[in-house]
Amino acid sequence: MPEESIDHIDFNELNQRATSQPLVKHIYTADPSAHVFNGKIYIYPSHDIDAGDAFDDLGSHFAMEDYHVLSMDTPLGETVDNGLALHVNEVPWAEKQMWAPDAAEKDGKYYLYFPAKGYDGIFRIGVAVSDNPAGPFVPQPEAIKESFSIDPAVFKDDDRNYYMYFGGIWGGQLQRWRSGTFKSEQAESPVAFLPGDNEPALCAKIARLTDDLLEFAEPPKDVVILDEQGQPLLNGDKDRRFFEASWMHKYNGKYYFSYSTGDTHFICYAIGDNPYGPFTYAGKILEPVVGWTSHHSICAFDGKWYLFYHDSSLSKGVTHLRSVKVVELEYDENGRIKTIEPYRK
Ligand code: FUB
Repeated sequence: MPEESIDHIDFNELNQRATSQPLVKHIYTADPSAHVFNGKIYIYPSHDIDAGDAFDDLGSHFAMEDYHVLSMDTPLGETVDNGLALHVNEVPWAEKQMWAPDAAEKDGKYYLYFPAKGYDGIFRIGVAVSDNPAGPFVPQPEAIKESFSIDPAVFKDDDRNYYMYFGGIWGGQLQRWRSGTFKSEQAESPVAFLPGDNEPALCAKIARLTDDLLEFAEPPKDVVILDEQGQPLLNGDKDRRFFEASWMHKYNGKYYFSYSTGDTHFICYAIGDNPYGPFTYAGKILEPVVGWTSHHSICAFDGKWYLFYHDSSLSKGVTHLRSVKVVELEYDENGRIKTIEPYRK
């Protein structure tokens, strides 16, 4: 739901209709990446703050500085804030804007993946390591080589290969890498270098990770989303095309790539036969929430599936002060996800 349309909202009434409530209220949290490690749910969110930066279409108002890991024994249980896990001041290459993170586990070590802007104004993706899923995490001195843009999501396949999905347009800078090198001109325009409306939309990226999970094992490739005719979604198809916030999960042997449509505020998904795709558009997972952004993760616990998401209802609609929530997610008999309404009608 865009910020300009919130003036008329009665937030008390909206909260009564909300499908779920914020998991924590003492800090603002967003972009939840949920995983089950050692039988417990760990949520890796952004830690929203009001740093006083003005709202713009490049997301300068998202000026986050650190990460806190949340954990819970069950999806409906108490949520624990495990305190500071990583601060931007500890990351030698990063200057600001610690945006949506994710995490992975391998052989008892935990890896926190995070995007941040370097001192050159370019978003890259870093990794930090810990023996504890809740951190604190020790960052690698450099960003992942050949990484760019935002919103890493790391998926462990059943064959123990790990893949990173990433990318985001507008403030996430994906369009500025279209030619293979970073375009520094027209830096103030969020839409410069995007394809025309009748051209294929920009794609999220995927790269398999090296065995130590610290680097890309291959050059990133496009995550292509096809329409029902088998054609790539077009840039003008704003209700369905990829904008940011990739996630991957596997259900009944199929690969479900899900993402945010950004300026149209949906969480959508597409289904494929392998981690690289192509994926065929399959529908909406989540209708628009209060706040400009929508971001999610999907995770199974004890035989049920859950959607972790965020909205700005606790801050009464402030775009960059969001709260993480969780709701059960259901499939129909054909493996289609039932669309979730964040507020009952
Ligand atoms: O939290 C900052 C940015 O907002 C994320 O990286 C995007 O996915 C959007 O949620």
